[in-house]
Amino acid sequence: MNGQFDKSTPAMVTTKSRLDSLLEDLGLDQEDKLSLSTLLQIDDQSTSDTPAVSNRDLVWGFMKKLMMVNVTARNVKCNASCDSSYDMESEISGFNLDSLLSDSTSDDVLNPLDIITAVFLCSDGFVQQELALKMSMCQFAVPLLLPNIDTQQCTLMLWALRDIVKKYRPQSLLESKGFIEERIVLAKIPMISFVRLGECSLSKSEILNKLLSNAQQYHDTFVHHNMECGDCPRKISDGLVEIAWYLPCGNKNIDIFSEPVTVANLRGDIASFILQYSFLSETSSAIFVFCDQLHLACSLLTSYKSKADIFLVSDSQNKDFDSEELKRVATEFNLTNNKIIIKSRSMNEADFVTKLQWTVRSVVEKAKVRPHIEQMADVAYELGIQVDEDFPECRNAKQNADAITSEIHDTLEYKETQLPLQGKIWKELTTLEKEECRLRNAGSENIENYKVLLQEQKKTLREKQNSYDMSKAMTCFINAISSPGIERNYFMKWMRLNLDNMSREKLSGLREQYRENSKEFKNKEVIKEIDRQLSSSSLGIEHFFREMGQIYEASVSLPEHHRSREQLQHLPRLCAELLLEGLPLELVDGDASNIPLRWVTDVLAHLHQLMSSNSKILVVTVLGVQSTGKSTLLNTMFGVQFAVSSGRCTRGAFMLLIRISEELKKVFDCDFIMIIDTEGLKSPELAQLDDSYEHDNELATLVVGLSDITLINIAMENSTEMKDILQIVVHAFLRMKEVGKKPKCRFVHQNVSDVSAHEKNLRDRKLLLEQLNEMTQAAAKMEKKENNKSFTDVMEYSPDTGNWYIPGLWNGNPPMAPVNAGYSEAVYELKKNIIQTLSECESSANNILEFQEWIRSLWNAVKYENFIFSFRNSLVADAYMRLCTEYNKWEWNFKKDMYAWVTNAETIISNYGKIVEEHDTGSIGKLLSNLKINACTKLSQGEETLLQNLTQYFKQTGAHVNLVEKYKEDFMTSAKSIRKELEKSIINQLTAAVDIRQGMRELEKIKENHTQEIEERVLELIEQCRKKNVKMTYRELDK
Ligand SMILES: Nc1nc2c(ncn2[C@@H]2O[C@H](COP(=O)(O)OP(=O)(O)O)[C@@H](O)[C@H]2O)c(=O)[nH]1
Ligand SMILES: [Mg+2]
Repeated sequence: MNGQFDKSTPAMVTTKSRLDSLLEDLGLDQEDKLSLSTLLQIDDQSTSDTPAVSNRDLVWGFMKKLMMVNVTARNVKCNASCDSSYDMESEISGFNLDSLLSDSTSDDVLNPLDIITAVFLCSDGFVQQELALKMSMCQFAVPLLLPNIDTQQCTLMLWALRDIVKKYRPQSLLESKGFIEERIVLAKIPMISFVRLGECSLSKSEILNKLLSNAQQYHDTFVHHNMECGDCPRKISDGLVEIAWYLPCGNKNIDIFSEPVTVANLRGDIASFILQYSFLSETSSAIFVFCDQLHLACSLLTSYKSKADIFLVSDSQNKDFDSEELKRVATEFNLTNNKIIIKSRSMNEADFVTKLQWTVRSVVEKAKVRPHIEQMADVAYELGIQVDEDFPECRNAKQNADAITSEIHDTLEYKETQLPLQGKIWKELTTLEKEECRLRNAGSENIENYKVLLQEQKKTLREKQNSYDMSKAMTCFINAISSPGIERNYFMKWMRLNLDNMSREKLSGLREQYRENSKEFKNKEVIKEIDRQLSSSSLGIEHFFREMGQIYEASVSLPEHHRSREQLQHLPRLCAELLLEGLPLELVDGDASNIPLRWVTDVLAHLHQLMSSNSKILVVTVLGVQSTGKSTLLNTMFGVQFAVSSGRCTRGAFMLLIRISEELKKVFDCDFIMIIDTEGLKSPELAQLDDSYEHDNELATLVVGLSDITLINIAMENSTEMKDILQIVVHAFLRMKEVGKKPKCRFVHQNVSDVSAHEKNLRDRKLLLEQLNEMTQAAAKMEKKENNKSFTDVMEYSPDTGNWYIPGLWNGNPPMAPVNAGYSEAVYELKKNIIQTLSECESSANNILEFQEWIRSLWNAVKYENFIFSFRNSLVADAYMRLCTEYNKWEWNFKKDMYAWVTNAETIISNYGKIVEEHDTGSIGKLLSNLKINACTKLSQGEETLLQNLTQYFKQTGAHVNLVEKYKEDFMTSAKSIRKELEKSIINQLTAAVDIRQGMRELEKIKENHTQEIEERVLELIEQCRKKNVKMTYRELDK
């Protein structure tokens, strides 16, 4: 910013024009226009609150506040100029009439409109769009015709307004609860213009503000006389035409107009701005001319014929009012009473505004001419008014973008034919990649063989990807983003606009349905179907980049010097350049739930090359349930443009770079801040539908792992949902600790507006910490890292500084509600905290090459994670544990029974032949086969009981069995394998017992034989002796 502002213009022209000298004073330059990357970069002013002392500071303060959608942005005042009147001297010098009555407004003070005009004059098209978008969020009027007092020219700000999209509900859709969502430059809304002729005692802008505000809530849409600095003379903004919209919300009691209305306001006297007046009279349905000196009206009406209806507005109380004159004008120009609005003496301001509203309403009802702003460009050309889009780069870019998008008729079919690599093939590849790590379905296959098989399948898929010729759309796309300079930025924007317009029609309805249905959670099938349609009909610029990534990845699998491979080598560099220019690049493809690792890492490698320094980065991430304002938070905080939408769009994570200014680089020891926006985690019910637990877990682990600070967005009253998210996050943090990273986190509680929130929620914070501790313990147990006892063991977190409360986004009732000033301020405070924390971050700031390596290893870790990982939350884990406990019981019973039986059988075997005679029982072999048959019967019975128990368990309704349904098959298989195991071991045991028994029997037989033999011998000996009748010596007997 400073670099931009400090540039002093060389003093070669001696007489500077009024405009130039003002711009110089403001530190702006028409030639060297302000760009987004300068505007968004983080410098020492981004978070400093030193009051403005110069006009340069004012301009910077205005833009800084506006980028954070702060409704107080236009309240600009230099402290230097207002403090002077309150100095100590006057306080003690007693009464001084001169000083009391003196005009303290010096010549130096700036009118807010001058600042707005100057900023628009000196910004490039992209900054203009951003400013206009933020202004319209604040419900400020935005410039339609921008004057240049030097050239006396003005410019139609068509491009600048192109980003604005509005949503409203006209009367006709009241019943159906439908709504209209339109890009405002393409919306056919009747325009009513308000102009001033000569002097006018009525404050036109203030009256307009009242006209557009409902009774409960006045809002300054237009800058007016009674605002801070609103009374300072305008230096360069006369001739400015601003517009604002009134959009109904569909509630009769609130809506001032039941149909949308555009209100245009010309600054200055029309007598000096005939060009603007002619434009308005060609494009408006009616023009309200505020005028005190009615004779002037005569000359106007005679010299300029207007297509629009003219209404005269005057104040009968003003000194120039002349009723005779009025009569004359009325008769001469056939003005009926309804065309003349006089604020009479008896009328107070409220009555007068009501009368005006009534008149406007009747005009709107009859309005036939409803050109949209894009069509107004034709009028501008005829009148010689410039249009801000009318230069070659923008036109070429539009042509290129139109050439691509005009081919899109059916989104699904288009994606299949023009972007074929990312569809089914990429999903199959993902499955294979994960299977290669997890080996869930390896079965009995040899692991090495199985892996080879998977690799071959992968190779085939890559070959299939390579077999496609590059589609026409992708060729055009890549050509267009290869175009030099500003043209490709315009191209990207046109693409975004075109694609957005195309899908809006279809998506906004679907999103609404999705939200309705998911709120009540009535019909799972319906939600599933809507979800499917949403994802198939969404087509954004990210799909083109995704395809580019796949084309590149596929080409890398070709041999080194293959021609197509060499032709595609430049793609990562192209993408890196765009990343530097602020493109949000898809990191995780949410549809396939995978990272195109080679692509992402190569892009980062090129990024490193592009930056001359050592390219260190710090990473900020946001996590939370979908549609809870995460993207809105980041956009407000950093002025970036992540897709803001309700319902689901693309799932996944996008990364974006923000520059750090030269001076701050040293403090931060870092060149860029990377911001990662995730597309929300699902609520438990919704996650159940499409089994996205695993996906959410993977996403959370990855982004937490990548970030230096994680913002955890909590925007719901529903604490179970919150717990659910926390559970995922805690698991993710725990895993990070294992790899030696202890990230920081901030809990962001949205929609909490009470000033005492921080105090009051002391107990809640304690409770939160307790819950977090509990979860940490549970998670630690599950992950077998039980030395983690409390949340702070895994995270840097303090309940006092780790919790931020942010009030609701809108102040009032959309669509007419401006952004709540409290929202913007709270986000600013959080931003300061984050930047402070980042600057203190000891250099975990990876340089990009390390970061790239870190992504790779994290993602691999995620891919290798198995079982425990697929638990999304405590609920599932709990249900699973319960099932396990039950199952173990059954299994134990089964085993116990079998052990008892085996012991019994063993006894029978060991007793074999002891009690009964052999011939009674038959051979031992027969006994064995009998026992085996018995064992099988017994085993089958046991298995049957186990399976029955399981089936029974899954039939019950409590215990969240539906959450573990998918594990049923695993348990069934486990039951079967237990039976097999038991069978094997029982048969072994029986056989062994029989073997032993048989051995024993042999032994017994031998022993028996021996005894018999000895006995026989002894007897024989005795007999012999007896026969010999010889007295034998003992020695002989011993023998
Ligand atoms: N009423 C209200 N709406 C909000 C708030 N924050 C965001 N929104 C709206 O909620 C919608 C979804 O916001 P988005 O940032 O896309 O949510 P994300 O899905 O979490 O990124 C947008 O239309 C926002 O305007 C808030 O605090 N209050
Ligand atoms: Mg989002």
